[in-house]
Amino acid sequence: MDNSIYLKPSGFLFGAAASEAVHDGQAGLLAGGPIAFTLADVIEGVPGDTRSELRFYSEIKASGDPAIGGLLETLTAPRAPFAGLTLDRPRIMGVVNVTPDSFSDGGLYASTGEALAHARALAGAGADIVDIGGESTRPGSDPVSETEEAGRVLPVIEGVRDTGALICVDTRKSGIMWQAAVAGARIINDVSALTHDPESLQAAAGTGLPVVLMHAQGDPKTMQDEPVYSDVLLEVYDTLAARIAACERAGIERAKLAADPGIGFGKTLEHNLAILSGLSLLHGLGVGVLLGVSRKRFIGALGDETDARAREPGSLAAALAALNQGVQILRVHDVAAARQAFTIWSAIHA
Ligand code: 9MG
Repeated sequence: MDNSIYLKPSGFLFGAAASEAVHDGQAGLLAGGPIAFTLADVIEGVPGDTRSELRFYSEIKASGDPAIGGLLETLTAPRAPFAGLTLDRPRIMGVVNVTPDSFSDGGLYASTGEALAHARALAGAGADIVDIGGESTRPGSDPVSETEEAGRVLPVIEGVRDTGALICVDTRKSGIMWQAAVAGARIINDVSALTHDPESLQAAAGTGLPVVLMHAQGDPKTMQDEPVYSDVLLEVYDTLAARIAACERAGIERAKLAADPGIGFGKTLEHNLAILSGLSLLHGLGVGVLLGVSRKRFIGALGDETDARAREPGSLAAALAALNQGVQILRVHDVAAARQAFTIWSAIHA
């Protein structure tokens, strides 16, 4: 692989301090705002063999290096609305698992009626997006057939079209993408970043829907066996950049894409923490950043909590840390709690 350059912003400012520093040329806006950054790690090399230097924004901007200048421009450019949602404030994607075996709420919403009621409740609690999935992707899970998955998700999608929340289908299968689009889905969320099904890239392009590209190393069945990276943050970045390029070649414009580092998908606790502490780097991809931390195993491991439903405090702490690095969309189970926490965060940082 070629020698690459990465910029990892830090030294964040909010509100009036951010505006003033940007006006004075001391800071740039992260993905167009509202957070500004005054510093960045300039990282050069290939994952596992890099040099890194912490530099002031103003110094980087004045450096005259075209590669760094181009990346800085991508990092600071305002993001296009995603599926019609402006990304200037935290957006909430509520999770609806129509499955008998999800780690977070396994079986609670497995019937169409229960899933529908739950999706409506999440929309009513302020979800911008409801993410409806019919195949568990928790570590160790088995795939389900397309017929089974369609039978789980399509009636729920059809039943929540009138709620005002955007409907997202969580699937890795091209056939489900097509059927979900007809049923009323407005976003595709693929935890394999359109790699699991060889037809999925063309299907996603054909539907014209915006897509969430999530990074995963390996398949759900075996991904947690022994995940290995030489530099997890940079490798996740490179993989997502390659998937964005593949989407663009297939006719899906960048404005229709969001990137997600895939917390817990082929990652150890240390890998997850390295990604979460370096999330700001992902804005260099030039698309909105979406993150799912809600109730995940790393919260259980750090917080000593085996019951996934009791991991809400840790989930909110991780989500707020992500907002502080400019993440625009959070995938959550408890929408009402996230909405309250994000409202307080926004008021403090206005
Ligand atoms: C389906 N699914 C489970 N976890 C997820 C995460 O973190 N991100 C996205 N996009 N989808 C997820």
